[in-house]
Order: sequence, then structure tokens, then C-alpha cells
Amino acid sequence: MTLVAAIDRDPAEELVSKLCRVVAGFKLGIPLLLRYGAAYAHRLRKLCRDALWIADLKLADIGSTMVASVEPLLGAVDAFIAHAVVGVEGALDQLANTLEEHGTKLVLVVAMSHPGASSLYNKLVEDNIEVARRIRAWGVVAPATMPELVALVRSRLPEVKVFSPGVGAQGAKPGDALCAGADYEIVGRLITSSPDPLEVAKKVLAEQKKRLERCWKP
Ligand code: BMP
Repeated sequence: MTLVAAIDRDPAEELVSKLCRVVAGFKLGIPLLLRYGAAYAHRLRKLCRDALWIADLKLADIGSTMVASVEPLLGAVDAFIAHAVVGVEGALDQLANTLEEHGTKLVLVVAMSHPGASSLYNKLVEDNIEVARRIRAWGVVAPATMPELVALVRSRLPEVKVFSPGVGAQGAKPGDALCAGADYEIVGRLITSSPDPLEVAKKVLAEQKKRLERCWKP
């Protein structure tokens, strides 16, 4: 399964129950977690235990603050997202140690999907990739809207899971990032704003499959 549903706003019990075993996992965003709290994330997880659960806190702080931020969600999720740009010493090293002690994974944002991000790139992305390599991140986030960056990240970090947001509401098509080497595409509003999220998720998966068949052909 190559689809992760991003849940950012609305109560999601029904959505999780419908999409459980259809999508690979769920990414819980800051707006949802602020509104409904950590206990809510623990409850959601129980509705679909075997999915890959990710808390997208977009951590970017000193180590001790990042560690304090993840504590309420330990056990509710399998992975946390932090920004690579904060660097290793005194920041991601402490977070990575804490997560490892709890058997929880670290996913680093190395490149973002919005239009303004592209002017920041080149050296920054290379630096972020190096941070991900040094800290042995389990996963990274790279933009479906810029498949060339997904391909760059994949070539530099062959063993790392690549998660790509930007499909649907931000303009990328299902399969764009997978064809460039991503493992998962993250889809939010296209699914969560639909009156029939299950149907849309199935359609995205079918489109991904079709596109992958074409892009891997010699
Ligand atoms: P949507 O498909 O509705 O655009 O949602 C994309 C999700 O991925 C949101 O949760 C957003 O915060 C996240 N995201 C992103 O869009 N771009 C990035 O570079 C990194 C993200 O985590």
C-alpha cells in the first residue's frame, strides 16, 4: 500500500474506520492534535491498530523541547515528523535517542511541497539529506509537487522511506512521486473533504497502480 491519509482538521473516527486496511497509514496534523489532544490520538489508534500512525508535529526546536513535545503521544503513533533543518547536535540527536528508546521512528522533512519552498532549495536540501543520513532517520518527507527532489532524495538515501505530500489539493497527481522513487504519497484534503473518502482513496490507489505500471516500463 502506497497511500497515507493526512488528517488535519475534522474528527476522524469514521474516516479511520472506513480507511483502515485500505490505506497504509494515517498522518495526524498539528491542527487536529491541538484541537482534540493527545488522548484523542490514542483513541484513534485503537480503531486501526495495524496501520502506520504518524504524528506530524513538524518539530523544529532544541532537543529537550522536542522530547517534551513527543512524550504525550508515545504509544499512540509509530513515527514522528521533525524538520531536518534544526541539525543534529543538541536537537535531533536527543529526539532520535528518545524515540529509539521507545521503539518509535523518526521522519525528517528534507524538502517541502509549497511553491515558496523552491526558492530555498539546492544547498538546503543537500544539507537536510546529510542530516537525515547522519541521524539515520527511518523516513523523510519530500514533495510530490517537485518529483525531481524526490528522485534526488531517493538517490542519496536509498534505504530510507520517502513520504511525499502534495498530491491532490496541491496539484501533484497520484503516482507522480512514486514514479520518482517515493514509497508513500500523503493525501489529505482530496480524501478528507470528499463526501465519500473511501471511494476517493480507492480511486487514488488505482491511479497510483496504473501510473506505476507505466513509469516502471523500460
Ligand atoms: P493536502 O493533501 O490536503 O494538501 O495535505 C497534505 C498534508 O501534508 C498536510 O497535512 C500538510 O501539512 C502536509 N505537508 C505538506 O503538504 N507539505 C510538506 O512539505 C510537508 C507536509 O507535511
